[in-house]
Amino acid sequence: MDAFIEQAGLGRILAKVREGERLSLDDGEQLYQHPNILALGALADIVRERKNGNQAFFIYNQHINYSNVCTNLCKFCAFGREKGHPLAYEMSVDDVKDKVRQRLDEPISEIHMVGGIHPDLPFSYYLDLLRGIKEVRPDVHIQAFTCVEIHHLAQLANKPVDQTLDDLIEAGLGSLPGGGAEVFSPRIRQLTCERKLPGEGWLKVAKLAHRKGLRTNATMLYGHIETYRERLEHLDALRRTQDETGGFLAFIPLAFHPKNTAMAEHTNTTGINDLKNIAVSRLMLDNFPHIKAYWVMIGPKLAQVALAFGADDMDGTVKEEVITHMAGAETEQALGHRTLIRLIQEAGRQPIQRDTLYNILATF
Ligand code: V47
Repeated sequence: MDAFIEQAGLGRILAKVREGERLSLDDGEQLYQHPNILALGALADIVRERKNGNQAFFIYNQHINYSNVCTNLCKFCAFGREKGHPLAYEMSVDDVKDKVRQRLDEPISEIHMVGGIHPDLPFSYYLDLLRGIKEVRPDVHIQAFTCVEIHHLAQLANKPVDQTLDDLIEAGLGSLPGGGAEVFSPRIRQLTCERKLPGEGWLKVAKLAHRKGLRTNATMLYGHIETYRERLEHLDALRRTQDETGGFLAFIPLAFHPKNTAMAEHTNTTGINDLKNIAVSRLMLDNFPHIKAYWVMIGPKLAQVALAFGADDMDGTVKEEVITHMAGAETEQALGHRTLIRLIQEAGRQPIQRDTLYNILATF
């Protein structure tokens, strides 16, 4: 495989990867611009295998989006709605408890719960959501509220982020998902989500969470107006944060879905662009244990292929995904765990059913 990578002109970067040397942003540019996707994938696969051997992970999870009411109204988002809009919704704590109750017969180990930046729900609502879920399903791990939401909740609570996290942890919060990161570049934020918490703010919340022992994920929304350099700077900011705290578990590149958004003139990402982002993130994020191929956004078939391009995780059963489907995703709303197992096995990896913190629950 090394000869193939060298013949493709990636010998210098291969030597760095073999030595475990950190790749520079210029290396990253070369990778993004490289025309040979197979050589790029082979390079990323070296790192994937070093970190995760033959294992590929999935989780039995449930997504709940408690409300789409949002004051940020990001241009790339088809989910958020202004309060009072006919399609705006908010779930009561009982609605959320019902959603959890409806699936008590399934071996769900994680509830992934996020929502918009709601203008007037009180802090107590969010604590009650966590407590309510734990009442119905005491053993479930709640991965909830992006760094953007946590910042908002701290304002609602009128407390520092640190203390807000303490309250949320006491109510049942287990970890934070990686959403809301988008692209940290101030240029991109100005053009696509000017009201959203800036990149430094997102990273600051992640660091505070890590210092409390909360693990978190990180994402990057790619395939719209960002440059390769801006993607790489985003990855570098995450890499530097991870050097400081070690608190990130997984990185998830999110493929932009333009339908029904204020950026609907853009086209969907292509398979090559999706695979490149998986591979380049695996290579740049040398200190992240896991790279997720989120099947909801790139489709189960490409997510399966991504397992040979640097990814070691396919996310999970999900069920009732709303954010991407509002933006035109044509994937299913849920995958059965048998399908996930088959996708992973046919990719030549050992399927591992994990919990949120990557403890092994079952092997197949
Ligand atoms: O925060 C919004 C992004 C995120 C669109 O942590 C869009 O394990 C594509 O963060 N096209 C939500 N993306 C999803 C997310 C996530 C998903 C799965 C696993 C994890 C994890 C996190 O989706 C939002 C935003 O960044 N998003 N609109 C869109 N039109």
